[in-house]
Amino acid sequence: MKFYLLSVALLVTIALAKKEKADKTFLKKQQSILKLTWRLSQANDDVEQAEISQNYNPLDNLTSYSNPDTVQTLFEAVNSGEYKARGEIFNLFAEEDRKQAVELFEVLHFAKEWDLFYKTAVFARDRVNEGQFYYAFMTAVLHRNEGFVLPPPYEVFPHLFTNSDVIRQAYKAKMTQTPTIIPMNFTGTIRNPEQRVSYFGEDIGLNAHHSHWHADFPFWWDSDKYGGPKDRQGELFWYTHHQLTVRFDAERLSNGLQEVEELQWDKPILEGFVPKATYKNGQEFPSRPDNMIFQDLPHITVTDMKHYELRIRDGIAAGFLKDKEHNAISLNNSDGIDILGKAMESSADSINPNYYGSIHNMAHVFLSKVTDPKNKYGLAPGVMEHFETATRDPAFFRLHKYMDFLFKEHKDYLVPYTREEIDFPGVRVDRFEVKTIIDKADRNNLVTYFDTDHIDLANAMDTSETAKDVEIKAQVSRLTHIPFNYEIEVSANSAATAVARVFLMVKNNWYGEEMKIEEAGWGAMELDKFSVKLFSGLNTINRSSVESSVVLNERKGYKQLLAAVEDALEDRGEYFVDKQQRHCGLPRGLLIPKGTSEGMAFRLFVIFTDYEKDIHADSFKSGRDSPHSYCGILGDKYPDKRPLGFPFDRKIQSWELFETENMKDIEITIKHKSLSKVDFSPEEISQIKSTWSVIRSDPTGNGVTLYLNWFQSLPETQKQFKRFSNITREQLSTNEAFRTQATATITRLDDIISSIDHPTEFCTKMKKLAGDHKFRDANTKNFRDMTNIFVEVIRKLTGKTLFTPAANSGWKKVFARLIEKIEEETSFTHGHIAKVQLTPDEMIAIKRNWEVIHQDLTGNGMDMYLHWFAAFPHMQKVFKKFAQVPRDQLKTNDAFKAQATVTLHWIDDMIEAIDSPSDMAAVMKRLGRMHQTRHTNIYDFREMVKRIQEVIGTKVGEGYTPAAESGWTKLFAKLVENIGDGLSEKH
Ligand code: CUO
Repeated sequence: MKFYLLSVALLVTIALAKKEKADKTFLKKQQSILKLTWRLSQANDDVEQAEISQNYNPLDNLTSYSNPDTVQTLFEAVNSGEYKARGEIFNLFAEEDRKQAVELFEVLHFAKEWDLFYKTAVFARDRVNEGQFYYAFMTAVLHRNEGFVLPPPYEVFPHLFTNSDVIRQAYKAKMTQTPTIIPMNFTGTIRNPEQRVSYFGEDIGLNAHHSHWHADFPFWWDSDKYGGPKDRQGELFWYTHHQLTVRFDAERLSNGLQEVEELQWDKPILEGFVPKATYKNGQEFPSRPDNMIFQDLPHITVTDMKHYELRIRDGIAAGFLKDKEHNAISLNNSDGIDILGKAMESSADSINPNYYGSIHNMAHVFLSKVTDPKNKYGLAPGVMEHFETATRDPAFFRLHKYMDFLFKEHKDYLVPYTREEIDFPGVRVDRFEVKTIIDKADRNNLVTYFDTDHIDLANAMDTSETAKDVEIKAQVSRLTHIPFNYEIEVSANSAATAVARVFLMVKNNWYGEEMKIEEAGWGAMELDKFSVKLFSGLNTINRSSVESSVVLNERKGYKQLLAAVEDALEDRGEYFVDKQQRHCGLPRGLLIPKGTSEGMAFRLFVIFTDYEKDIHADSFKSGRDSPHSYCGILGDKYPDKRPLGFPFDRKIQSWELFETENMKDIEITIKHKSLSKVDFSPEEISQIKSTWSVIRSDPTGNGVTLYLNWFQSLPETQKQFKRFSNITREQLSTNEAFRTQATATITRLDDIISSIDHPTEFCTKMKKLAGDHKFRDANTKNFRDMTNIFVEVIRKLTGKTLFTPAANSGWKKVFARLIEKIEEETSFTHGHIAKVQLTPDEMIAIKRNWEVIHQDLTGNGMDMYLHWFAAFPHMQKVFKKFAQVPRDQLKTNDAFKAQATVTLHWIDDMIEAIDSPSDMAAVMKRLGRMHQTRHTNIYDFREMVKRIQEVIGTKVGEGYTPAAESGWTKLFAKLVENIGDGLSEKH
């Protein structure tokens, strides 16, 4: 723990040293920029900007611009309505939309002088389509490189990051002027296996990262015209997406799903996708059913795409691509990947777009338009046509797997690295370990969990006299982990500067076989890259995960940012400018994959190489604290001279040939826990105590505030309190019964919080509190909402200085624990919940087996029935519809087929519910009830289930492990028990 504080303290010093205190001029600009992102589909409500918009016209000031012709063409076209109208959907992949947006970008980009830039932007904001305006404005702001911060894209355009359900509820809340937190569910249902990994593709931070990467490296960027360098843009295009792809596979394996397969032009797109989302203008995002086939588009056919692919493949195998002048440009060197990346994306720097097309960009369009290729139905653009929404669709990862395999084909042609290229003579890694900040004694075990986060929905809804601003947020669940530290011992023969590269690899493939480095290497996930000064002799290196070179640590919301700027403008606080301020970067929480509840094995790898040889020192130093691994350094060289992904970007022949002394590879596990099971860190405990001391100093006053906030957000909950259910909200604060209740709650919590550092006592008290609530009507959803509101109120009451991130996570854990206890108590009182006690191994084994059976529910179902009828022929008579059909004709009988399918769907429901005791109880209850009407007795049923299990065993072969056997046995025993109850209810 001590070390963690030390390393964080160090990090802060470095960060502060790099940051400068903002002066008033900067602050004023930053404030103006923020206001230009606010409520873009309505008139500008900022007085200063509204005035500029009225009085300034670029067309009257053409001489001020370095490119007057472009300015004139653009704004004349806007004035005469030739530009995309406001309110319409902006689609970067549509040529005309993009041309217009780039034109506006150009005007803003070349208006270098602030005043001109600002006035032009303000003028455009009111007149240009809001999507186009923001895209051009954001890209221009990012490329000014002045350290301006933009709000997260999910606050600028919440429609692109939420779903129709959330938006609908948000509108309702706005109409009734009720501050509300709306829980957002991931898209789809548990019947869709892809939903198990939707937390990754739908993570708001991941989508923000991905869209910002493309804004930092636009495929239309013309370096000659707009400046650069966009160093190694083609290679970075591969690498950033390669990392997304391998991360996605690691998430899949964490959830019992097989690695994603690549798209193929003449095979069906297996998974459909229903985004259930709407654009701000009310148009729906189109859906795609399963198994769609690619369709020709008006201006390009599937055959064209296959030809482009063939030319690329041919180039890869031949070792060169042909440029426009027919020169052969060699690929078989470290730069080959960059050339290939540019040609495949394709970016403006493609060496021959006519010949190689634009495989990647067009694939996005093909996927997006697959359900309405000829625009017969006028569907809106699909999620694949926006970088903000693309990763939601599982097909995104199939598409990028396809890209990735082509890149791999090229990399596989390169000569494997030699020992000399990998080694750092005189440097030896002696020890490598990783520990979470909570438990220093526990080596090499990392912990992930789901935490909640909020999206401010203010910009999702228009505001008017009757619908004023009121706080409405969407609440999302996001993967995160307990921060950890690497501890590395390195001995050096002489002093040197080294660069350390840390990677994580999945240990076993989906079949459970351990992967050799030859196979695992391509899936290496980069976790960090940092420099270290080595002294002669033994060096101990400590590095915290929060310093990682791949992640963006925190993103402040619009309101927080504006408040910080305004505080500094009025000398109430300080504001620091970071010139390397990035918006691209993997969200901190996603640094490591989820892992499994029983602990999933990974390989953690570190290699030290020579800083002097490998690094562009200037760009590395300036960008040291930014997420440069995936995002490079804007306007500068990529800091690492080695190929991206080194040393795992090339083929590895064997561990023996690969291993050198300057590397180490260890096995670690990643365990996934529920928030309530995650221990408090010492910092969280102390922050809970210090914030609580504020609340407990006035139990009645603060208790009243808590309850009033709760009732205001969820008015119906007041009804549960008989003694003051009918008192108007205005009168509540003077009502005796209400005040007593409020005080009692705080006193009760005080008792619990006082024992926060005594786990057993804390747990007992929590249990007691939960027990006292079990007879209330209050369901856990209610409690969940309440506790979120409580955390918010504690934040407000204690103020932002005291309410640190540790206080925030600490309180969330306190309430998560309470909810869990209440859930336990509630299920206990309802009694008779079919809690199947499966071990995590059994659960995984069952899920794996089921993946196999699931591929053909009908066929396998028929085999199960036939197997049963073979042992007990009389059982066929029970089924009237096919009682008389000879057994060898059953397979072609429709009624029999239907029966088999339905039965397997029931089992499928059970498997889907396997993680949730209450869902499982519901499925079993339904099954039990259904069988009351059947002429089955429990003995027959038991026999049948036995045959089902036997067939599963035969079908999955080796997958029928001892864990699988015991799991299925338990599951079916419980099922029989429940059906038995159903039958006995009848008899
Ligand atoms: Cu980022 Cu396909 O390149 O979405």
